[in-house]
Parts: sequence; structure tokens; C-alpha cells
Amino acid sequence: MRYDALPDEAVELYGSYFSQIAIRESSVVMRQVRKELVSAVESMFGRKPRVVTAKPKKGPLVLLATADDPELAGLAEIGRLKDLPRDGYIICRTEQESGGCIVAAGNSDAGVLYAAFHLLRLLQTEQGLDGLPVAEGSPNKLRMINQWDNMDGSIERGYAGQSIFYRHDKIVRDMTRIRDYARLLASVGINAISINNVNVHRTETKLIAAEWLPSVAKIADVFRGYGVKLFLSVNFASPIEIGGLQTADPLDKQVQRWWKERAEDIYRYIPDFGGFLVKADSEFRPGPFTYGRDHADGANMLADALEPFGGIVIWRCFVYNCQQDWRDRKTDRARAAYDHFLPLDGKFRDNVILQIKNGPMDFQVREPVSPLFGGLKQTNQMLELQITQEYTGQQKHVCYLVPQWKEIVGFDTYAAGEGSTVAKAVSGELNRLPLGGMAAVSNIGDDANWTGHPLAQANLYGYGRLSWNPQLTAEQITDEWVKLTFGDDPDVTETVSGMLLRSWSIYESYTAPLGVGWMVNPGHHYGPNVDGYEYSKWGTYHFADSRGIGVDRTTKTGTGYAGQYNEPVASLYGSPGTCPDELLLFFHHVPYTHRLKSGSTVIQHIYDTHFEGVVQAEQLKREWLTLEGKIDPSVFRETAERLDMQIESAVEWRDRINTYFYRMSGIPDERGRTIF
Ligand code: BDP
Repeated sequence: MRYDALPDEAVELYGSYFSQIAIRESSVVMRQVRKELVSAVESMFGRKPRVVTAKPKKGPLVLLATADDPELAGLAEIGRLKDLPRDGYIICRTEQESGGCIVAAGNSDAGVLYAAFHLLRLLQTEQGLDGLPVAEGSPNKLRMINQWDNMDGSIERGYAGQSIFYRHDKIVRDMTRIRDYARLLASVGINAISINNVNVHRTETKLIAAEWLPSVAKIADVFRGYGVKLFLSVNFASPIEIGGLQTADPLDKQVQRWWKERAEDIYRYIPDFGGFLVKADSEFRPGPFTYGRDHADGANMLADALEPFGGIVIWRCFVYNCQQDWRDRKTDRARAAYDHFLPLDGKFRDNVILQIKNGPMDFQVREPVSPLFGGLKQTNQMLELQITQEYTGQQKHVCYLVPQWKEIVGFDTYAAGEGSTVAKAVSGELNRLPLGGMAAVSNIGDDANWTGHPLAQANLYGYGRLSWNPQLTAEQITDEWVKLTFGDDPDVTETVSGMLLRSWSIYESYTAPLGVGWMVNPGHHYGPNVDGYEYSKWGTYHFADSRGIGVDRTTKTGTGYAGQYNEPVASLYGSPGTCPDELLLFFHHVPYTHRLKSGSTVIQHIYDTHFEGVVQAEQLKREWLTLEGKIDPSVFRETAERLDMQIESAVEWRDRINTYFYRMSGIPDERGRTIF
């Protein structure tokens, strides 16, 4: 959204079209389309366009309209809109006698907005308009952001400053930053946001009460202009905490009535309110289990309250026992989501969506994909990703997650034979379900650059683009972001793209090996601590001893988790001979001398990747330094500083992990490098 001045050639080619814009401001969204386009055109072409509400007799011009607009009558291309989803659009060029016209038409106002952003992106990445016509629509009905913001201004797992929504237990008055956020989310196709932490504490519980609803409505007004629906995370125990009731039992008539009244209140203030996001019976949060009810009882009760208004319930599947006995090798946290939710398949109302974390544990650098995606057949589902880098370097390390997310959405669940990808399961296509999509935990705060690490912006951008179109490749998304952010100097684009695309695998190489996860400091989760989570109650173990390491999750001798997958995946993961190297220790307990498919032993792999990881982190820094003078000086400096922190931390990871496993196994490094 820099809208830098275009090169003369582009101004020459397209300037005349963009001298006139025809748009009817029939809604708040269309007003924002007009504003966005006018300011972008002014800044890119160096002059303000003339704005008209009806197509003038003579062109050239840019015409933006919804499908039903009479101005579009007779345009052949427009017919294609009916095959696209509600937020779909087409952009085409017509050359008429009266002059050329670029048409950006959407099935809805939001579609026109996305078309406008698409058009601007083409100009800014200097792709020009030769690729027109384009016709796009997203398979995902919901493309959502979850803020984990608290009203005191802090952000759970936030690494980029304080909340832009709250300060000192109040909603901010100045909404400028929120408006900018809405713009940037809409520019990549996001259409829903929940604005408070899934851990809903006392203060935030009141967001659904009359005291706060007028202010929440103001935030909703801002997002509405950009086609983004507002959701709130709710506390399942609200009827007790703020309703004065004795119980929150979902089958209790008073409780049901209480929630219905809350829904009525909310919709009075926010007529297009999206609905509730719920974390229940998880990590000390209240839920239906307290009353001997299941999660379908809980979700359906809220769904019934919202249904008359078109609202939905997004119910999280991150439900597990966080107080389990670490001495019990059979209890497996990885099994929990599937064990809890699969038996409830088909029992949820149509306006309930289950939101499932990408993996069975918790956003580790490497996990298998949750087997629930391939298990649920009759329940709306949504994929939950984490943009904020809780376990992936906390925005001090560069760790570009789009390649990880691509693997996740492309994972084949075999639920209905080959090709049953997670992307198809969550869009609803696989099981012909009405609702679905993707959600991700935001990585922004009030830092001037939004994300702390300047390169972490690529994760937010990438998530939006991928949730709009899961078919885009990581390379395409990266190329777009780098060009939009830094311009198109090939030295810069090649270097930054290369750094981003390798960064996840570099981070993985110096952290927990072979999918075992969890070797982080407890609590804050930054930096190495091999046994930090080993003897605690969180269900997060690696079982390393002097002979071997890894968690036996096979059906024969282990926890049985591998059996939650459909065939052939269950068998693939179920045997150490076929299990992919990168997930070996997630599924199997093996001796240090076990030979990987790569040819290396487990212990030698640990040494090699940890030495090499530091070399690679240093290489990232060297590459970045070659860009001095070609990048905005403050961005250059901030990134260089963070790369130094990354190297320092990678060295610590290398030394701790290598030393630990050298001492545990007593096996020296084949290459004789120094291990302490
Ligand atoms: C974990 C976080 C914790 C969240 C929890 C969740 O450590 O702060 O509350 O996930 O997703 O990753 O509910």
C-alpha cells in the first residue's frame, strides 16, 4: 500500500484510463473503494483522477461496479461473474468507440473492493494490464484474523508492541490505526476478525455487555467499510460472571435465555455482527464439561442464540488435558482434539464451525497435520494457523511461514480418496458443507512497522493471499510481497525472496530436531531449553534418554495417534521405515544410531543441522548486508539488528542441543567439531 510513483512508461500506457473513475457510492464499502483508488491513483500517477458516478459518454476511464449495475449491461465478460462466489470479481478491458475502459466488477461490494486492490497490485508490481481479463473468487467463505489482544493493552503472544484496539482496560478512541489495519487486511482479502483474546478474562467478558457494545460497534463500523465482519471471543462462563446466574450449563433454560438476550443486544448495536469465537474446557478456561455436557451441547446453545440474526459460532478444537501425569506414557495430548471431536461429527448446528489448529500439538516449527481434517465429514471446519511467531522466533528470527502453510493446505487426508487436501476440507468442498475457511492468529501490534521484525510483515500478507487462494505458490506470494514492499530492483527481490523462502527450514535446523518439538523455555517459549517441558504436566515430551529419543505414537506399541489418519497415511507414519525424516521423532522412539532416509544417523543429523543452522543464519545476515543503500535505512537497520539477535540465539540453540545429546548419547560428532 505504498503506492509509489509509477515509472514513466506505465504512466504513459495507463495514465489516460486512470484520469477518470466511474463509481457509484451505493454503500460504505463502495465509498472506501473510491477513496482508496483516488488516493492510490494520485500517488502513483501524480495527478488526481476525476470521479463520476455514472459512466460518461466518452472514455477512457476505470469503471467500478457491482454485477447488478446497469452500466455493465451488455458487457460480455460480466457473464462470468455468475460462476464466481459472492466475493468474486472480474477485471477486464473494453475498447469502445467512445474510448477504452477498464472494468472492475464484483458480485458484491467487497468483490469490487478486492478487484480494486487487485488492479492496484498489478500496477505496483509492474505486471501491467496485459494479463487481463482476470476472474477470481475465493473458495474460503471465511478468511479470518484472530487478535489475541487483552483490554489492558497487552497481547497474548504479541511481539510487536501493544494492542491497537485497547489501552488501560478501555477501547481506544482514536481509530486511525484500526482503520489502517482494516485497509491492509482487506487488501489481501481478509473478511472477518475477532478482536479479543480467546482466553477471555474478567474485563473482556464484558465486551458483550451494554457497557462496551457502543464502543465495540464503533470498531465494527470501521471494519464494515472494508468488508470485514467483526466477531468477539466469549467466555463460556459469562452467565455466571456477568449475568448473575448460578450456572453456565448449556442445557439450562435460564442460561439459554441469557445468551439469546445477549445476542439481541449485540445485534441491536451491530446488525451484521459475525458471531462468537469460543475456547472452552481448554487450559483452565470454563466449558460444558463442568456440567457433564459435551462440546456439541455448548456450541449448539450459542448457535441457537445467534441463528435468528445470521450469526455463527466458531468453536475451537484446542481441547486437551493440560494437567496430565508425565509418568503416563499412554496419555497423548496429540490424540486429544480427534478423540474429543470426532465422536461429535454431525451433531453440530449448521451455523457452527470447528476451528482446528494445523497440528495436533501447538504451532510447533514442525508437526504433522491434524488428523481431524480427514476425519470430520459432517461438520463445518476451519483451519487455524499462527502468524504470530510464538514458537518460531518471536519476530526476532526471520521465519517466513508461507512454505509451512503451503504444506499444510496441500496435505492429502485421503478422506475421500486421493486429492482430499486440507484446502478442500476446510473450504467445505470435500464434504459439501456450507461454511468454512481459514483463521490465523495475528502478528501485529502498535509498533510503527506493525510486526516488530520488518520481514514478518510477509507472514501477514502471505496468510491473507493464501487464505484467498490456497493454490498460489509460496514463490508467487513472496515475489508479490517483496516487490510491493521494496520495489523491483532485481538484487533486492532475489536476495529478500531467497532469504524468506529458506528461513523456515533454517529455523527448523537449529531448533528441536526431526519433528519432536517443545525444546523451548517454558512460559514465554523463546530460546532453547531441552528438558523445559519434559517433566511437566503439559503433555509435551521427547522421552530422550541415553539410548534414544522420540515419542512412540504407533498403534502397536505407542499411543495409537498414528492410527487417527486415513490410509495410506496411517501406515506411512506408523512405521519408522516409511515415516518422513522430518517427522520421525514425532511418531517414533528410536536409538540415536537409527539411520534416516537421508543416510545420516539421528545423532549425526542433530549435530549437522545444528552446526549448519548457525552457518545459515550468518549467511542470512551477510546477504542482507549486501542490500545497504537499496533499502530504506531504518528498515535496513532494524532488520540487521534482528538478524544479529537471531544469530546469537541460533548459537545458543546449537550449543545447548548438541551438548545435551552428546552427553546423553556419548556418541561424538563424526566430523570432530567442538561440542561442549
Ligand atoms: C498456545 C499459547 C497460548 C494460547 C493457546 C491457545 O501458548 O497462549 O492461549 O495456544 O491457542 O499456543 O488457546
